[in-house]
Amino acid sequence: MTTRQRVLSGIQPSGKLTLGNYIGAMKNFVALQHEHDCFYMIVDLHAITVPQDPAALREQSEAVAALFVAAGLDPTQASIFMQSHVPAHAELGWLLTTMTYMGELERMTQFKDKSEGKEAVGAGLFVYPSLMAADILLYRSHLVPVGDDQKQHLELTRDLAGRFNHRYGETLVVPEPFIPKVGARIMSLDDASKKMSKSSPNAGSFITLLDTPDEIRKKISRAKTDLGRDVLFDVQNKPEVSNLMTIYAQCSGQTLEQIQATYEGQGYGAFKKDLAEVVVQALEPLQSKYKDIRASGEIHHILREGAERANTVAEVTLREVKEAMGFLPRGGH
Ligand code: ATP
Ligand code: LTN
Repeated sequence: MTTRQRVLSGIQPSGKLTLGNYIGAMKNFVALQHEHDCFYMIVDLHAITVPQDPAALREQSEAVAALFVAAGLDPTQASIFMQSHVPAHAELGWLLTTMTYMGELERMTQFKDKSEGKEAVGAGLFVYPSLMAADILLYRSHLVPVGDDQKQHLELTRDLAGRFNHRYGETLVVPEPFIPKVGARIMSLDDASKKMSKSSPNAGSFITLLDTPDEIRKKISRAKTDLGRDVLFDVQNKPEVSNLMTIYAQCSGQTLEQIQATYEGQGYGAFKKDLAEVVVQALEPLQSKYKDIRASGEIHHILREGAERANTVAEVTLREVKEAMGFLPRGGH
């Protein structure tokens, strides 16, 4: 029997969730929910670090929450909530921002990628990692299921927890990332040197969990392939095909070796055709459950209950953090 641990993770409502989000993060959210004490949130305060249209933000927030449930999260097992429904996130985020060094934030590759070539970059994008550290540390989380791209943010979170404990006494838990062995970095369909991202301007570069079967077929048939025609897993020399094989493996449950053997001598055409059907089939149950959840309106109730449970835990940590730092307690004599 494993010891029960606290788990926390978040996904931004910055667009429709992609296969990358599902394979890299959500599959593990679901896998961990029965053995651990899990908190999964929709990080709307993070999403606004780049401009968001209010109506789109509202719709995407509800859509992501419904997708959490459609993907297999059980709201009686895991707490599902909106980050902005728990005020302690913003408050601890500020406290940790004051303890984060400029140099640490300047080194973050996500900041460099997202600010590159932009004229006006909001300060929120820069301090994004301090808020993420607050998300994790508020719940005294042991495990944080994320994709590979979040490793650097997790490292900073660990450093901040250590720094806090060193300065103010043991208060926070130093968390560990929980990253899948296969599928931690699903790449763009148009360029295997970039990760698949829901906020990419090219919709052909990603597959969303809500794409129709025809959209999926079209995107996969247009996905970039490498020179040659053999379906081989070789990330160095065949990055595009290797990425498609990873998606195939994750959606079908087959191993890379099995896939390689099946398509030996058949070329990319047959492989891509089957891959499209594998993805369509994998998403079908999720999509039909999604429709039911949205129609039922039950998501509001789920989010309310989730926020209640989250607030209870977060408020205790915030109080202890503030006390350790020397803030006067409210109502003190
Ligand atoms: P955006 O493109 O708006 O920055 P995103 O698609 O990168 O967003 P996030 O909401 O920032 O997604 O990430 C949610 C989770 O999904 C994180 O744990 C992240 O590591 C994981 N993830 C995102 N993209 C991928 C990917 N291509 N492969 C594997 N995991 C991914
Ligand atoms: N930074 C993450 C989203 C995120 C997160 C978190 C993940 C915000 N807060 C807390 C895990 C734990 C991203 O960009 N993918």
